[in-house]
Amino acid sequence: MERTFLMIKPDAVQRNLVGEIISRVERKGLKLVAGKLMSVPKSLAEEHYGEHKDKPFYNSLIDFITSAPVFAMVVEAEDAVSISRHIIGTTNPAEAAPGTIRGDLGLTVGRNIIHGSDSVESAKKEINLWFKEDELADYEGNSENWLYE
Ligand code: IDP
Ligand code: MG
Repeated sequence: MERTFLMIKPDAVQRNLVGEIISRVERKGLKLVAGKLMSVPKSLAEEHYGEHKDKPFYNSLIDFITSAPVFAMVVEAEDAVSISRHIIGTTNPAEAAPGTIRGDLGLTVGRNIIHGSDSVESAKKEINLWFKEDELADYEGNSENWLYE
């Protein structure tokens, strides 16, 4: 089993899409391991988006992520990282496929609804950055036999 980090961004929280998005994640079969609504300290936003420090959109991205609460989550599944990225859709919602979270719910790259870790390595890093060990629930899902052969 693999874990990944998802973060419903301030635009989606403000547009009351948290339930819609969690519902999509659950229906896909991803198991919820942790979740919390939180305001993001600037230092956390900067560390999370450190790889984009030199990009022209960096400052507005940090302003955006710290502008209103986010809903942070950890989910688990076989291939959780790539499956999550698949249901999230490509970075620009204007080009993301219909049926994906960004493709169905967003319009522009600067307001693209949700973050998902892009590799197993960054998932580990991001889960550690956003959650304490005792916030992660270790439990057996009861539909595994019907999700996996
Ligand atoms: P990802 O979220 O699909 O992994 P990244 O390229 O890692 O996309 O970019 C991180 C975030 O930075 C995006 O989700 C989006 O919020 C923001 N971003 C990326 N490119 C642009 C841009 O060209 N303009 C404004 N914001 C951008
Ligand atoms: Mg990324």
